[in-house]
Amino acid sequence: MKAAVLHEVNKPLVIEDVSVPNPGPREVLIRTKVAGLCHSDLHFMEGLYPHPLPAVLGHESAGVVEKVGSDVTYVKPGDHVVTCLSVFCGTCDNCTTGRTVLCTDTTVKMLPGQSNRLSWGRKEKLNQFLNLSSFAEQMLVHENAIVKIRKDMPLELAALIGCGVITGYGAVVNTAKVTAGESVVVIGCGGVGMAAINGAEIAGAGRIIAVDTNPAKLQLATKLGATDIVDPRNGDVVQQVRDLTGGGVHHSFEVLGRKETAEQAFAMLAPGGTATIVGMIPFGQKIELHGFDFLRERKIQGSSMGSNHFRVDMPRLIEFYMRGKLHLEDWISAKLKLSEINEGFANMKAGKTVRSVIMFDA
Ligand code: PAD
Ligand code: ZN
Repeated sequence: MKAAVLHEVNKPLVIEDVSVPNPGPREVLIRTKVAGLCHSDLHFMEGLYPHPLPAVLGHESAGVVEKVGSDVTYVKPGDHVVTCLSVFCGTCDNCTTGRTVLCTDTTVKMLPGQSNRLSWGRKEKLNQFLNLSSFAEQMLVHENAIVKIRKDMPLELAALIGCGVITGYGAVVNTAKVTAGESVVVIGCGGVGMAAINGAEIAGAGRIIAVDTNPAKLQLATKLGATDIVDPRNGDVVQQVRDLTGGGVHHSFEVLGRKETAEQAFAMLAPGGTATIVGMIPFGQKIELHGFDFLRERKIQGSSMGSNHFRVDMPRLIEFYMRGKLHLEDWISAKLKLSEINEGFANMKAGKTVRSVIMFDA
């Protein structure tokens, strides 16, 4: 089968012939139908985050089950599934207390370089990425890395839920637990930020302020639920948000992964407000906060994959889509072939796209 391999950072992905073994007892072999391009993949391609290379990237996907291991009862061949990198064991302390995204069992949630699920007829090891590696025609994954979905859900829209949508929506609903009427700011309206805006609308937030440097993104944000828009090119973002809200917001979400915007997210909070950092700030970089702000009970927290319980959350997101509340069609800016993947990442880097998806049957 074909897969897009990252050999070296800051070099294009190369399409290679790759194979996967038969599923082990708790593994599932999936025919990949759609894979979304997420900015997290780009962070690794640019070396802002370390990963053993060569590797097959990709972690936002949907497909059809081809084969299951001897102990798998959850799915059968033909089932439609969405993948999630938040693979869980179900038995560690974090899983049993409901925080499955923080699963600590490394025999299930394997560390980078640990799994042996990809081979390519060379001596050098080919690494699986985040226990998934979606930029490949087939994926071999643990059964707890997938959720079964209804078959009338279009797979290109389902794939988006696998990372971008669950991350943005979950940051609002699960991590920050935004309640009706509260004010929300989302800094960075790409695939993940748009899901935070749509999630805030579903949660019944009051003011929803979208911040982005791209006017086209701000326009789409308004369609998805933003009540106000802020363009950083029109002046200090923190001051613009303070002026709009009469002093600050209840919840801010940084969905970009930069030091300056993480600091802005904290500085724009009303007393008692909470900043949630979703973006991946380059590995090793520190952020600076004004210590006095903690005296007024301002808080800052991280959010991993929207603190999801994906076996419950993803089918619910599909129901929201079916009821017209989650506007997944608006996310897709381009449908690409696997061979066009580098073009997709170039467009992401230029800030042109919300989401590009690889259609494996195209
Ligand atoms: P994206 O590239 O689609 O979107 C980034 C957006 O930011 C674009 O719309 C840009 O126009 C906009 N932008 C650029 N500069 C500014 C600025 N100065 N102020 C405001 N907006 C600006 O990225 P994405 O949505 O795929 O991912 C966003 C981040 O979320 C990225 O860091 C990614 O790694 C991270 C992420 N985190 C998790 C998690 O579990 N925490 C999961 C998935 C993605
Ligand atoms: Zn992602």
